[in-house]
Amino acid sequence: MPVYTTACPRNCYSTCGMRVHVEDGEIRRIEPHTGNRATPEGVCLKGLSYVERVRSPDRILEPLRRTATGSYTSIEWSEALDLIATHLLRIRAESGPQSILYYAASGTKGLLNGAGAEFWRLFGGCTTTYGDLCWPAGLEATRLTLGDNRNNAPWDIANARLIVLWGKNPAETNIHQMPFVQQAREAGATVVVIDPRRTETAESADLWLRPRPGTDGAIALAAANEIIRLGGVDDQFVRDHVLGYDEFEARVASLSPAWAAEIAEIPEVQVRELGRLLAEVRPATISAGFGMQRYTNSGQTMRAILALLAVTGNLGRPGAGWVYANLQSAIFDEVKDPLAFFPPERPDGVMRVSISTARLGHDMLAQRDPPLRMAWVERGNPVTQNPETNRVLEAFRALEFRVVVDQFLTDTAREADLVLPAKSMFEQTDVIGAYWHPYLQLRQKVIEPPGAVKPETEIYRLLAERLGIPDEAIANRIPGPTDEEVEAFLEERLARFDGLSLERLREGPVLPPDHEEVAFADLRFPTPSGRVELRSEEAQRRWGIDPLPLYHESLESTRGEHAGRRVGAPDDPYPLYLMTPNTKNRIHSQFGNLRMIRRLDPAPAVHIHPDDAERRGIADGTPVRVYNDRGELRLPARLDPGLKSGCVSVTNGWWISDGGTVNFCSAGRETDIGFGAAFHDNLVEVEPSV
Ligand SMILES: Nc1nc2c(c(=O)[nH]1)N[C@H]1C(S)=C(S)[C@@H](COP(=O)(O)OP(=O)(O)OC[C@H]3O[C@@H](n4cnc5c(=O)[nH]c(N)nc54)[C@H](O)[C@@H]3O)O[C@H]1N2
Ligand SMILES: Nc1nc2c(c(=O)[nH]1)N[C@H]1C(S)=C(S)[C@@H](COP(=O)(O)OP(=O)(O)OC[C@H]3O[C@@H](n4cnc5c(=O)[nH]c(N)nc54)[C@H](O)[C@@H]3O)O[C@H]1N2
Ligand code: SF4
Ligand SMILES: [Mo]
Repeated sequence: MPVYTTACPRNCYSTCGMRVHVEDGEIRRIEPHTGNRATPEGVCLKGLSYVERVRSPDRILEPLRRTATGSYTSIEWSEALDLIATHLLRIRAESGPQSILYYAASGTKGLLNGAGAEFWRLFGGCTTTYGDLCWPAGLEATRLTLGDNRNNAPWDIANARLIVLWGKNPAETNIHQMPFVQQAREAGATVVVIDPRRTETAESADLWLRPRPGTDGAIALAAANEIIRLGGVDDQFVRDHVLGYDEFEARVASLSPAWAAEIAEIPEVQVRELGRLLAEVRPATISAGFGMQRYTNSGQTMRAILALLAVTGNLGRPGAGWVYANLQSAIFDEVKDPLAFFPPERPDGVMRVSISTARLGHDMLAQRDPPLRMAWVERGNPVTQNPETNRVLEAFRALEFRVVVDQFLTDTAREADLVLPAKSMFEQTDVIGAYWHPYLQLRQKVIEPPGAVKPETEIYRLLAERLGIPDEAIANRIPGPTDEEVEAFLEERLARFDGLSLERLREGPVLPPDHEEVAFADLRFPTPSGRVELRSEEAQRRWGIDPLPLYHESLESTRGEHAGRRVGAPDDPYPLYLMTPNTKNRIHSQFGNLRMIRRLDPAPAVHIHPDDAERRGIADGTPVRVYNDRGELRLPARLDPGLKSGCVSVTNGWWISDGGTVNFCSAGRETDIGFGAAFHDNLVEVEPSV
């Protein structure tokens, strides 16, 4: 039975290497690839479910056109492409190319994803999005502080004596990190978890802090105050490698553990204990999650947490440092430089990057000159995953023509006039990086696409021909049509780097050129000053924030201003934080439709603390309404004493057809820095539904 090396391209920390056994054109078995030192245990349940996913009866295998009654009917590719070309040419002639939105998100990783942008450039431009739903506030906070998003190799956390899993739940979202954390613990390390929810990760912590959402910045600044009081500052490191320490020390002098404890609504002794551990135990690694940086104060929160590593000298050494986004494998694209996301107008004047991902619905509706008339969506499910679902739906419904490329009839695909079938990870070869481990991996083609499925590269080529774009122009930009031509394109990109080739990647994962197992080991930080910047002029210039980290309430908090509404008062209509974390058995809106996954997690529920439930006459299983001014969800309640009182929680990624997406309630707002989506600033009320 032929066995192929490949890797899981989902937007997931682990990006597992795997070996796939194929017989008679079918995937029979999936095994770990031991060449990936970060994921030797192999794939998770989602990975195993690929066997079902690829052959799912729900998979879209041919182009589908919506009929007058709202159902879908299969059509030939030639008809589908003609239809799209007609709309593209007419709308471009009447209103210009910017009246068409190209929206692509994180459904799969791959170098060939760039084909979309190439096509739209050849078309003469389009409107596209800036910012990102996932991680930008933290990326930018890291870049401003350390100069680059580079972390120690995943296995290095085993060398830490103190590990702080801050707003991260690796037991569900990064399962391969847990064995390394366990190794550290067996060698005597202390593990701290900071999370408003008692997660599977928190279960095994030595110390668990359960803050009010969005208040981690206060905890970090007060922990710094305690470190200083206990004499835990690494004076030599600070003198040689840190910019702005004296001002930072003055800033935190009055920010006591008691102050933070009151804000975060946790015991003061826990803030002191966190400070003491950081003052006394070295080396320390802080592994910060992405969930925590989707508030309107998150950039400053992340800078405050980074400062703890700077003042204790926990950088550039084994077992020490910052684990957030290790972009060492991002050698091909601009993602390594977060600035690449930023300029709203590209200087080439062709791509007009004018719409905020965080405010997608609002900005689509608001666009003038020209207004949007058509949208193309691929690798994304914005109806369930972007903030403010009702606005997003309104915006898509206001368009004349919508194309969605996907493997399944998602909530977004159901809004489309035309749905094009998307390849799976096993049906086209591509090269992928990762954001936790450093490896480059080959995602190999191991089976033929089923039915009439075509990879995006081929779809774009066929469309470009119909638009009269000359062959030579297409050939240089969009690889294909044959597998050999796609591979030649990848080979050419790889050959720009020493030691990289398809042949090597076929054997297994490869470390990128200049890989640093210990990031910043030379203690040179590529910031403007060459030091770790506690004080960042750039932060102030670019984002208008205080050059030093500081704490302020997030916009929509129980103690803040909520869209002009008085909150925290007894008449406050929305007193509960709606948390919307990730979950073990889905990647956002993917996998939940598979039988194997449904058996484990059949339907959404809202977790609520028993005290909050009792006050509202809610028992375990009571059908409830979760709502605010933006929308509502109806689902059963699940009593959860592990959740902080004042918070309720529904995992994100459920489809509307499953019972409702959490983003009906979230707001389309940006984070303080980085153009992220601050959809965790989200207050709701819950009541029994009648
Ligand atoms: N309220 C709330 N909302 C959230 C979050 C949250 O925490 N709370 N998390 C946010 C985060 S971190 C993220 S990353 C986003 C994720 O949101 P999205 O980026 O939209 O990602 P997914 O839901 O994983 O996948 C989108 C679609 O890609 C399709 N797809 C997969 N492979 C391919 C392919 O090869 N080609 C094409 N054309 N399509 C493909 C899948 O079938 C799926 O329908 O959600 C965000 N939304
Ligand atoms: N199984 C699985 N794995 C995944 C994904 C998935 O959907 N499923 N998605 C992948 C992607 S795209 C991403 S972005 C990552 C994200 O994975 P993580 O980085 O782990 O982030 P989240 O699950 O969003 O949030 C982690 C924890 O932060 C807590 N949290 C929320 N707000 C706060 C706060 O204000 N303070 C503190 N201290 N904690 C808070 C939540 O309760 C949650 O338990 O996971 C990746 N891995
Ligand atoms: S979803 Fe994540 S953990 Fe599961 S196989 Fe893919 S990369 Fe690995
Ligand atoms: Mo994400």
